Amino acid sequence: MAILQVLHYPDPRLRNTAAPVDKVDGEVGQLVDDMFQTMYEAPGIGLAAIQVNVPRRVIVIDISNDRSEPLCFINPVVTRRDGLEVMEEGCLSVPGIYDEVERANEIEVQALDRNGKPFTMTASGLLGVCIQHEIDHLDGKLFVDYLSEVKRGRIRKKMEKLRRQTL
Ligand code: GNR
Ligand code: NI
Repeated sequence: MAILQVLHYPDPRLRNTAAPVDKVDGEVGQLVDDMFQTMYEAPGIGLAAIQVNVPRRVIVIDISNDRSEPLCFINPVVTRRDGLEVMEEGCLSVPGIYDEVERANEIEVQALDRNGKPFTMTASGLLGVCIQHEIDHLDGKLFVDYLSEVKRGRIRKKMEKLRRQTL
């Protein structure tokens, strides 16, 4: 197991599109384990492989309070979306920034689990939001993209300043 380094906005590598996993083998299993450890340690409720500089379509999520409900989605596809809701979001790649984003309030998603077995899940509330947030990462999209250009510019400046201070 290993804790992986999380890329921060505006790192251009967060803008890559992740490629599908063609075989859920031991290497993917290792990545999933490392991603869970990284997410729990952060701590966060979700993590996409692209955030740890692995451009593959792999997501881990655990929204439970006691970190007892690990969920893994490989090659996830949203097959249905219903309604709209606004929720305050944050992102491990944009630390310290929280803002409201509008997304579908219920989705159906198909994916492979960590054993490569297909499954379908319906999700709403925080889980639904988190799945949509993570799938966006796989397509090079960040929650700040839903904010105004003015807000995004301010966030970018703040992140670049933070980066300079910590280098
Ligand atoms: O830890 C996280 N919290 C969160 C809160 C509201 C909406 C989405 C998220 S995901 C985020 C972890 C992360 O950046 N995943 O990509
Ligand atoms: Ni994120």
